[in-house]
Amino acid sequence: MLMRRFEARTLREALRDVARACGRDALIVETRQTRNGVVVITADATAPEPAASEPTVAIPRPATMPRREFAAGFAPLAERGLAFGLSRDVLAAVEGALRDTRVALDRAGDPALPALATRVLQGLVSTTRLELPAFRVAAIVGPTGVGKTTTLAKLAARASAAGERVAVVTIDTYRIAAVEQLRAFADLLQVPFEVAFTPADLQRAIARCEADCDRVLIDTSGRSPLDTQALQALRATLAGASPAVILCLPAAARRSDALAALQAFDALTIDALVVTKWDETRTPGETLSLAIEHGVPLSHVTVGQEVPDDIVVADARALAMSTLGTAEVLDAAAARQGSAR
Ligand SMILES: Nc1nc2c(ncn2[C@@H]2O[C@H](COP(=O)(O)OP(=O)(O)O)[C@@H](O)[C@H]2O)c(=O)[nH]1
Ligand SMILES: [Mg+2]
Repeated sequence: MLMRRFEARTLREALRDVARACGRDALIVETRQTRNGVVVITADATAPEPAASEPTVAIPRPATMPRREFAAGFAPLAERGLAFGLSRDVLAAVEGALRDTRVALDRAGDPALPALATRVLQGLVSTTRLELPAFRVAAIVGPTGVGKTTTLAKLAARASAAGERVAVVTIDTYRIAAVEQLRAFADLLQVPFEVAFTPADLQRAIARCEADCDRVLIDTSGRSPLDTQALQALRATLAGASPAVILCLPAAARRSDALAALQAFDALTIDALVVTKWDETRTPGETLSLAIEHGVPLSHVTVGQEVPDDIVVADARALAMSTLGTAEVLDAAAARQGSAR
């Protein structure tokens, strides 16, 4: 691996030199302050070429998967939920709760069923509003590329628009492009921006920001859920600052990968979940189901790349209606009640 050393008066100048010499995706492995300025060490992260021919592996498939049947009355809703990615466990919990009501589950067509099922599912979705002071200092964490920085920018913009004084701190100094990406957002939003390289830096940066701001949002480097050492390092960096932790998970993640991420990042104690990239999949119910099954409160759902527009506050009723496909039925029922009044 080729290592290079860059020295400059300020970090900004050093990063500019790095970008010129190595491109914006340069890997920064070390940054330190010297008497004359800053030293940045980069590594050439060119990945080795994949082997020319991968061995082919025959994957055995089970002929039939064991299936748990839903009651005839609930089956059409369950099918819609499954198509949307809701898990069988979550749907079974909804069905179980419906058994305690007077709704007819064993025959199709009970008009009360969509509204009741929606209410039950709504009750299973836990949400949080990232309220102050609990989320006064909050770190956005998650695997690489899930939309952490974009989400942070959207949250900062929303908080600013609501009249809060917001500051942004990044400890994602792993890649030069990451620092510059957040600096650009912070400039755009006209909010204070700090870069922290060490846990002590982070605490100082937060202390400076807290003096003048209502909310401090911390951006972090993406960490593979399988990299326990990197997760421990992240935990150690954040420990002194004790921020609230907001996990970003993509709606399109495979259930097993999302579960691994949820479990790995829970070492930091997750206070809120943002489901990102809802617009990139037809089965966002998988990540939603995980949140329900593990009791993680949802704060937002992001629905595109645009900052600040493409983010919505997680609304349990809206999520329940869209995952069970009952939105139209319930809207029509509400309209009928409205016209009858
Ligand atoms: N389609 C879509 N793309 C998103 C969303 N959020 C972020 N992205 C894109 O995902 C990519 C990675 O985002 P970034 O915030 O840098 O991820 P990070 O590495 O976790 O900080 C960028 O191209 C973003 O524009 C979203 O809700 N929908
Ligand atoms: Mg980022």
